[in-house]
Order: sequence, then structure tokens, then C-alpha cells
Amino acid sequence: MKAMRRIAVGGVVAVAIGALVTLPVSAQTYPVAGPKKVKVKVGDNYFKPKKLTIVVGDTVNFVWIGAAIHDVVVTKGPQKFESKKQASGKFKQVVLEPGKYKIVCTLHPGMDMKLTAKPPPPVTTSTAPGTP
Ligand SMILES: [Cu+2]
Repeated sequence: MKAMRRIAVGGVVAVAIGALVTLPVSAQTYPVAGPKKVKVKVGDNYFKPKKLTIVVGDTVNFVWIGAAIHDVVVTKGPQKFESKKQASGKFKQVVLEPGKYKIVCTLHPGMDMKLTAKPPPPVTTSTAPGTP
């Protein structure tokens, strides 16, 4: 019985360590400075800006400004997301994985953009001015 119990406890510890190691990126906390909201226009037939750099944790807010139906689809990138096909409205996406993304409208070949998500800057422990 003693041996059985030891195995059981060991198993629990192994599972706990495994959970720590596989902690998803989304569980990280981000510095006070962020996150930001960044707007991307979805026009006929273009994204503006065509190149965008953000910091992980930022929200990209796609806003439809054209008349035609478009969508927003990641074809390459560490995090996949896609909007509905729509002619107006918005699509908000929080980007949690650092890396380079290619985003397209699947309805219009050549309508694409590049998004780069940088890792968050290290948290600094600077004190406020006047603090002793
Ligand atoms: Cu389109």
C-alpha cells in the first residue's frame, strides 16, 4: 500500500510540472503600458495599413469601410483567426502569439496585408518620480 501511495503522489507532481511547462502564451500577463487597440481599414479591395507591427496582447480592430463584401483570414501565422464575410461592421481580434502573419481577403486575390506581433517588452520595476 505504501508503494502505491508514493506512485500516486509522484503522478500528481508530474502532472503539475507538466501544466507549468505547457502554460499557454495567453496566460502571460502584460506590462501596464499595453495593450493597445489598432485599427485596420477593410476597403474595396485593400487593407490599410498594408503592413502593421503590434505588440502581443494588442487588439486589431478591422473596420469595413468599403461597399463590397470582404473577410479577414490568416493564411500564415502562429495564430489563426478569421472573420465572417461581411460588407460592413467590425471584427476585433486580440493577437496573443508573437510572429509574422499574412492576412488576406479570400474573396479578392491580392487583397492582403502583413502583421507582425512582437513579444511584449520586459516588465521594468522602475519607481515613480519622487519615490524615496
Ligand atoms: Cu475583399
